[in-house]
Amino acid sequence: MPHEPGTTKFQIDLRRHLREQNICDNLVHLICEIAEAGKYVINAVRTGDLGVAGTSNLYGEEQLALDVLSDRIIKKRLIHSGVVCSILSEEMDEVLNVKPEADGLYSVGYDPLDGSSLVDVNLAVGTIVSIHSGCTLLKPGRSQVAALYILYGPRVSLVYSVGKGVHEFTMNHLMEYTLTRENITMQPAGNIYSPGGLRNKYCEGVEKFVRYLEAKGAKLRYSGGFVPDINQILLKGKGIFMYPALNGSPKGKLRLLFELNPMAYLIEQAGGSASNGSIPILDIMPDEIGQLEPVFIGCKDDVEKALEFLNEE
Ligand code: AHM
Ligand code: MG
Repeated sequence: MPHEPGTTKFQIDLRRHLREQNICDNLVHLICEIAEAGKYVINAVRTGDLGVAGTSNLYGEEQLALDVLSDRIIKKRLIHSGVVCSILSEEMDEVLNVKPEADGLYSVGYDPLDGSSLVDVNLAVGTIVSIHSGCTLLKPGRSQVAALYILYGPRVSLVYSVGKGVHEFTMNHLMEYTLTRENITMQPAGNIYSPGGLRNKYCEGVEKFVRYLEAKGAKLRYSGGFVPDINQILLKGKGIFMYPALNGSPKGKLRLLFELNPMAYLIEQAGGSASNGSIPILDIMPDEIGQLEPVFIGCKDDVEKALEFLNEE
């Protein structure tokens, strides 16, 4: 049942809101466990070691101590939740099978601390989570049963969807997540653009699209953190984020399973869209766990316009 705007002052908490979605108890429990893990991750972000871990991930990127710690915090919570059978994160080389397949279990793909290299300059970062029912993670994003992110900024917020709208919760002084915005919706078009990657490596179609955005007076809003950049577009209800194919990186930079799929699910739930330039992100059948895809995500008409420029090429 939708809550009246005024009722948020009674602090509807995440668990109560999830229970009202008529989803199974295991999924309520799982999302609450991830939200709890976020409290330890923000503590690590605020006070933890900013150095390198001395290891690298599947993508050959140097792991920071904070990446490793955040991954450990979330993984442990997922394993002990009792409702998860497979786990995969940006910091893991392979899927971790936690339990034998059984009814009512979930698989979780996550990026524990996206944008971690921004912590040392005190910019916002986040955790991104994709949830499927059953134990297979190599499935199109369309089959996700839930997606969420936790944004660690000046405030901590959690945005989730279980396929029944997109809702934002903000952490209060007692570290409880309380409802701040319900049923977030996006306008058909907006005037914010958030372009990732190096412009001198864009193909001609993307370059023309950026010139079109500049000419129409769209505002450049790019922090280098996928979670805060998407959060801005989603909560303002307008704009487009892209991390296109680059000269030398034909699949861009962002990972399908734990970055793009959950964000595409949330944005579509809010009335927006997400494409890799050819097909909707959520319809891509992944071939491998570390798959990268280019992305254009945000207001429907803006994504459509980007595709027009790409197709003209
Ligand atoms: P990460 O998962 O290693 O932190 O990388 C993902 C981040 C995103 O938050 C952001 O959109 C993108 O990388 C920016 O990358 P770059 O600055 O390298 O273009
Ligand atoms: Mg990431």
